[in-house]
Amino acid sequence: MTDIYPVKPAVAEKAHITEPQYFEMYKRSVEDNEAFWAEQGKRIDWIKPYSKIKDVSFQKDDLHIRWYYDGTLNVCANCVDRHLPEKANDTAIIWEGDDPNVSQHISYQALFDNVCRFANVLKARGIQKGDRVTLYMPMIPEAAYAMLACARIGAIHSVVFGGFSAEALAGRIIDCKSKLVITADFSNRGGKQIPLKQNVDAASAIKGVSDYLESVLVIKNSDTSVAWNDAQDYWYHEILETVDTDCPAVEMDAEDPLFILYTSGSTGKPKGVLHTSGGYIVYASMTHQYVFDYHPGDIYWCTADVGWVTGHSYIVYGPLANGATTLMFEGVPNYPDHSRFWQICDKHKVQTCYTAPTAIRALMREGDEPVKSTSRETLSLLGSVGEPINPEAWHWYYEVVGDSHCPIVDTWWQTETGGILISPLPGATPLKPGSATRPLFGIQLALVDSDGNELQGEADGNLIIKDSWPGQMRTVYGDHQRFIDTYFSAFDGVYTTGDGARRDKDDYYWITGRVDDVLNISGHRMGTAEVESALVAHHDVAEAAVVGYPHDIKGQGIYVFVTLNVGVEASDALEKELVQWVRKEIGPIASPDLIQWAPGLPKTRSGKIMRRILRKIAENDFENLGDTSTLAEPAVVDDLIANRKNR
Ligand code: 6R9
Repeated sequence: MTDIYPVKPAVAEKAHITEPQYFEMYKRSVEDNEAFWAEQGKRIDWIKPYSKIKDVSFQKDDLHIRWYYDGTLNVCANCVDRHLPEKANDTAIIWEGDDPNVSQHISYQALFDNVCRFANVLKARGIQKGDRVTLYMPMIPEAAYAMLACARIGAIHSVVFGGFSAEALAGRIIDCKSKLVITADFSNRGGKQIPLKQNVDAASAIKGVSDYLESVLVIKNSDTSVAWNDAQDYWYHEILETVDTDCPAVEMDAEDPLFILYTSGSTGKPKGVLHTSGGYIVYASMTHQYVFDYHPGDIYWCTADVGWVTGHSYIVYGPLANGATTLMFEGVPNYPDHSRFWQICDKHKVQTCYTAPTAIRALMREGDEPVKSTSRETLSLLGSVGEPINPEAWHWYYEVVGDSHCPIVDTWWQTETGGILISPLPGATPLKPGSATRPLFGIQLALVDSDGNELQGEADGNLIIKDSWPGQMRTVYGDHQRFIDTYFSAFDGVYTTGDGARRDKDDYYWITGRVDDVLNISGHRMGTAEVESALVAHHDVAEAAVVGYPHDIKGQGIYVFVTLNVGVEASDALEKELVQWVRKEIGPIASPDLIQWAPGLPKTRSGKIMRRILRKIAENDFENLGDTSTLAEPAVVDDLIANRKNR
């Protein structure tokens, strides 16, 4: 039996959407899709109002996606200007530095002034509408100013996560032909300085970059000096002194590009996911308001980095479009100590905390005390994103962090989707730990088998989406064919998510992980996430990653990498115990065949376990580990190879 957490009356009472309203609105959003989105479009200020709502075909020989396509607007003006004058003195951004003694409140007026001046600095560097600008930034307010400044003048930003290497940065500069990179001298994380400018210098030296890159704009974020190239480098603060404060927002077509964001696929080089202006901002605004049940005055915190789509939609664009107060944190969860997240909640009186399961599990590993030493009395809503949250972590988040009174919104979406597609709504959806629950308005989900046949009722299959929504990506930058091939070719006439999901008897969706992570053990389908979830439910296990490897008898065997909790000793007895544990939790078909103790797991810098690498290790295929440049700690891989289990 799955536990169910009913909606608490106090939450429903203040909520934008209650359960009956959800069902009524969802029905209307599907049956009268254009009317629904025509209405939602009004949450945005248009320069020229739209009369056309939607022009979409998911057929691969006629693929096109357009929303609000005869309207014009400016996204920056929607996030900043339109909140003046009423909210001029309200806080738009609370910035919390890596150093716990440093924070800053930025009002909507200050945001407006900063963004206008930043936009004029861009113009001073020759940036015009349609130009691509790469951001390689720390989590400082200037990152948000830079994004909004681009939007203001119609330049297309491409934010590259500050943890990516010079090579990765170079590839992304070349792919979108950026003529400007905005960076900082250093980024401060966990008390350490990370040399961003030095990485940009290294990227500039890589073949091909100088074909496009003309200048590097550097924000001063430390007192340490950096190497300087007079021909290319410009201090932001120096140009700032020369520019005007006035900068009109450029009128953009709804379908003009807003940003490019690179994301890895299962093969090939990263794809430049392109989002456009009108539909994206309508969708980001709607989902931020409903999923986080945002009310004026709430302090909302999304712990992501602006280098990921979550940072784009739910630190910058969604909250600011709604005139919210959004918290931006420069640092990491474990500095100066493991209470930092919760200290921030207390310091800034945070209502909503939106983070990732990987952070939750890492903090859970440290025990309850670092949480319990804080009050968290203002917290009323918790959120999760990025990977399936295992029930063990869910319960800890709910009971220990949320003191059993904060609903958890487990939000499923992708860089490609622009915003959240599946999630509980706090006042409308009874929760089941580990389920992203129900689709949001206008999102028509379906499950199909490998031949594309739609499955009905309780089922397990490929998660696909039958119709468009305004926040959907429009193309892969510079490679429209790749867009078609990746998302519209596996199954006819639908958007293929690449994820598997199960629908239960209550029509709740349970994401089972990437389709390529599903194992087939003796003909039984088994989600790696399911086995992992069972393992991490054991009190000695901090984290687990499960991959398949070729098995003579079963087809695929289960290879498990386990990180133990601090203070727990690995032993043969514990290995046997874990096998028994999984058999008990799921059944004998899920018995791990091989367990390897892992001091750490290979993760991307955004915290996703790189199963591709683990799969190769499990297969003894060390020659073809592929690109490991995006790993947070490449050394982890060497240890895993040295200590791999023989089969
Ligand atoms: C927003 C983001 C997308 C992939 C997606 C899925 C996984 C995201 C999830 C989830 C289960 C959730 N994913 N949210 N899986 N439950 N709540 O993470 O975008 O970095 O593009 O990743 O992440 O596999 O397909 P992105």
